[in-house]
Amino acid sequence: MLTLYHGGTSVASAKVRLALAEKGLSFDSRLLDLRRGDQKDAAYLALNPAGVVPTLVHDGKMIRESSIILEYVDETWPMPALMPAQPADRAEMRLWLRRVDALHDACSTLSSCVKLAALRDDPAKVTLVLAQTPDPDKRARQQRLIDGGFDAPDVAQAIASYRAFCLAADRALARNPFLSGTDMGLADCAALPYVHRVATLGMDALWAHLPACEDWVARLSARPSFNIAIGLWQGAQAYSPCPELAARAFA
Ligand SMILES: N[C@@H](CCC(=O)N[C@@H](CS)C(=O)NCC(=O)O)C(=O)O
Repeated sequence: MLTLYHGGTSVASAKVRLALAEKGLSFDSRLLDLRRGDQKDAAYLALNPAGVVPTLVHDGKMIRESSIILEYVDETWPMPALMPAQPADRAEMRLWLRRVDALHDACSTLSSCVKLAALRDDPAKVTLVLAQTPDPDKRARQQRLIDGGFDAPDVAQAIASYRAFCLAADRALARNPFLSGTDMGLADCAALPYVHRVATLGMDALWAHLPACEDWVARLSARPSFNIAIGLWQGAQAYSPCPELAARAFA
């Protein structure tokens, strides 16, 4: 029995859904509304004390942290393999998982900036969002995004992180069709949702001059797993192009 607690537009959840889709595995879906704060409910905190998605429950075993879940999925259902066969390639794959984890804050910054901009004229809702953010670092970042909007230093820093990530991806993809080798793997499942998020925000200029990266985005978006794991889950909270961010994405 496989149950996934996840969020429709959550990038960390989409990583796991992609790996499950590539393996043809279905799961019992427990969809949380992150904007409503379902992830902070006591019942969910008992599964995932950090109050974040995703959490995978497999035969009563609770697996947390999306990159760890990816490896768990591949070790538990080895075919088709999403980890490269050679140890050196596996090391490269794990490096990509770390790079993607390190990109998470940049992705959150850009996404939060858009959400907070939409609430700018509703101070009561802004207060509520801050009150629902217990982590002091995250709350301080949200305050900077409220104060500075798209000109907050966090936004420029997030875009710089994405630029570095896309450049590293382009270099890897100029050598191999997928991030950690010749086959679609966990590194690709991890990275695609983060790249898709900024594409949705209209920021594809970030890789317009990086042909291998651009080709990878097009190839992965055309795979059946993309729609199964990402497209079908976007729903009413889907992001849309943001002209302020799109303008800042040009080099
Ligand atoms: N490192 C964690 C990050 C999980 C995470 O931050 N998930 C976001 C959605 S992408 C979340 O649950 N946010 C809700 C919140 O922080 O309250 C992982 O990769 O599993």
